[in-house]
Amino acid sequence: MRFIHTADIHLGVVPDKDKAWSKTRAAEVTATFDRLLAITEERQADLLLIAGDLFHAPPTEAMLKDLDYKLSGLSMTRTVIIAGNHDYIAEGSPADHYEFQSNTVLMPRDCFSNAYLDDIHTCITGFSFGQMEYTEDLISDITPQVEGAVNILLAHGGDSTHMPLNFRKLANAGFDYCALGHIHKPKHMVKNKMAYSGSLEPIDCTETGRRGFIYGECRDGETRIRWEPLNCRSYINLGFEVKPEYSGARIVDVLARQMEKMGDQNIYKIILSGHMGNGVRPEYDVLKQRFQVYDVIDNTLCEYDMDKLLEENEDNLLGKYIMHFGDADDEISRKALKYGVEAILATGEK
Ligand SMILES: [Mn+2]
Repeated sequence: MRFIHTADIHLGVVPDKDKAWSKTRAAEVTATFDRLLAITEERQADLLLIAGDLFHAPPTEAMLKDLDYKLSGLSMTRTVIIAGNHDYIAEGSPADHYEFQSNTVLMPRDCFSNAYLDDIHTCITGFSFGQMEYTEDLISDITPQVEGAVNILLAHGGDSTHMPLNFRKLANAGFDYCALGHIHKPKHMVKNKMAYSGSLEPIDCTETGRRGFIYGECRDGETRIRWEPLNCRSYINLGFEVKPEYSGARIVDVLARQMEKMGDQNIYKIILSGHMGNGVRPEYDVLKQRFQVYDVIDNTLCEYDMDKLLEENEDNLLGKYIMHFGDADDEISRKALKYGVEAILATGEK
């Protein structure tokens, strides 16, 4: 029995709302899900397991129809879905009564259900969220439901407000595989036994690194899984240490070459450290026009020796200005101090 395990696709999400690439990203989230369906069909997998948060918000009837249509393109794969905290099934909502035409089971809300597939002798046990939060663990006591069959658990959550889980207990419950969702970063909890597939695409700039899905096989009582990357873009934190002798143009040029090398489709957060020469102002706009730059965080220190400047200027405007910042070490204070000192020195008046 071969299966594909995915979760947290967040169809309908609009990532990075204030950025130029936002709409493109929204379309890519859907496109990557479509690519996963194409892979599922190509490999003729027996099962497609979706462990919650397929949708970013509870789906409308039209969204379920679209999904149903797409899943009907799978010629031999059965799809089993649970709802997560984002797409929880409220009583009377479209997902609560939708009837799939495709070979799909959306597990009912707020209870355990089994989907037993005779021909592949597999039982999938799952729980759909019926509300946004659960602070109680309703899952970890569950055990395999069909003796002698391949038993798979489909669960969403694992943190204190979204169904806390006792992973150790679950791992020892006897399931052939526990397919988990909710944590967007892929994570193997117990080798070949329990894993978070992670999301298919990163949804915001904190989600650095690659994303993908799990391909697995249960055969002769043994489960083997492997994670495969699929996302089309990644968020990357690009660190760069600035030296005081670097010109602004050089800094811009080095960063551009770095981003080219690491992939110009990716979304970058540039984090500068080191010392920036006095008066140097790199033109980040040039970079922002060519690349997806989420933010430039300037943690550089200025070239001036502040202690010495303060000592020499204790009684004048410059000294008073420096003193005003005390030991403040946040980014805004550092910038204000640096630009202010430069400006005061430039006036020639102390
Ligand atoms: Mn979730």
